[in-house]
Amino acid sequence: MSHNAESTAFRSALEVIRAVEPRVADAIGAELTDQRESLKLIASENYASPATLLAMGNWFSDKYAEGTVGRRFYAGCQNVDTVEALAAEHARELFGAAHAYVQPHSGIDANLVAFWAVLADRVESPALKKAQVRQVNDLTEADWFALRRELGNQRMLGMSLDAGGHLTHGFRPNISGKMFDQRSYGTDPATGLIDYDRVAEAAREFKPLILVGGYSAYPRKVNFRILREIADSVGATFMVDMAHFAGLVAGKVFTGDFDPVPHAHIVTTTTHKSLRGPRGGMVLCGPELADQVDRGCPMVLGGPLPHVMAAKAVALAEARRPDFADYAQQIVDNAQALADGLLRRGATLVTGGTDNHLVLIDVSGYGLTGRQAEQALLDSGIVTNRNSVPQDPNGAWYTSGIRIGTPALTTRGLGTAEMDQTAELIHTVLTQTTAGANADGTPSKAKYTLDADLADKIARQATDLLAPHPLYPGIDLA
Ligand code: DSN
Repeated sequence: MSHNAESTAFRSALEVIRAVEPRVADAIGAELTDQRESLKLIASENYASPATLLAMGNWFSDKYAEGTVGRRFYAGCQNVDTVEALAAEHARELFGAAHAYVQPHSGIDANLVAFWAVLADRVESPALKKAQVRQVNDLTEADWFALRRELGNQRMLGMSLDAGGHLTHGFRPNISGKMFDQRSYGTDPATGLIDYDRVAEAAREFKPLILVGGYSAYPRKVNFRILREIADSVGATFMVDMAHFAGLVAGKVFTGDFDPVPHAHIVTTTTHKSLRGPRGGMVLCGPELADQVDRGCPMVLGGPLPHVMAAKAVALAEARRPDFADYAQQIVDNAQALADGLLRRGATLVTGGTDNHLVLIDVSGYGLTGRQAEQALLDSGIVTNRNSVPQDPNGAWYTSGIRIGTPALTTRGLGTAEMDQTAELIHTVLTQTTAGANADGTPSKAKYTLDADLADKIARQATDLLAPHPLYPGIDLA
């Protein structure tokens, strides 16, 4: 692909947008500048390829296509069928899954589709059976009451949010925490690691219908073989949300016990994190759950987003290329170099390091809350996000942690030496930031002091670090 073609494509697109609403064109251009100039360490973000981005910006967006490939509720879906079938085929091949459902718009959608597929498959409900065979109009009011009673209060066991689980795994403010009778497993307070014996004990006591594996802030591999054995021992369906590490599975960095696909009954993911595709979700499963999963629309979803499915097909094709495996390995090498660099300089890391794409710094050692650290780093051109640490005394708003991840910087081409320099920049900012006080003299969890000249200096150093690795080198908007 010539650089010229990419520049022409994006410049022309902006010109067309500018003619209608110049402020949108300006914001799109400004976003590229911001992303180019900042050291992006948000563990859940990445940079999709120009081909993936362009696949989303077109008239596929105009099409309704409820249903599945070859069986739509709208006419004229032959081209949507093509891209949906391609995306599903690439997903099946890439992950070695029997079935792939590529319609979910996001991770929460994918998880809801999976939850409902499992409920429909597992819960003994005569009323639901009637509804499933499309005799919905024959159901009486008593049937509907029975259906809600039978499907409600089913049990889910997932990783707790503060141990690194995701809010859709049963966090009370999320719908998953309301529709399920939910319990959590945490991590060992001494090591920060999942204690599989404790998970087994919790499963034995609670007898969940669904055991959920996966995380958004746990910096270690998870042994999915053991979790499947635990699920089997209590008759639970084992679901894994691999949103964060799907790229490491695709790139064959996580194999054997650490690849969820052969071990889980059902796997969900987003497509835009380490997998580096468009924003969206996906569900993988075996033949037993395929029919239920394909009912995602109308159960949970409305019309699929054909433009995003087209982009999923492009990104998944990219992930099947051999160089994606190099990329995935480099993500982990970089995360380990970043962790080592921070540890050598005295930082405290949850679990003492990493073996995936993310590192969780416990910033209480610097006398800061996560919120203070996040803002001080942002002032210095380093984009991260605050995150709870296990048993966090500062809760989910202020937090005591900073989560950093390497998928985005690895896409730009930064390597382990630059990760050590990044560790130096982060450590300098955190050691030079001091927690502030409220007007009444009490310690503030939000206010902080960082010398503005130092923040500017770090931001310049961050830009220098990025300079040899331009973001979207083929795109010149000038
Ligand atoms: N918001 C994503 C993350 O940062 O982990 C997951 O929903």
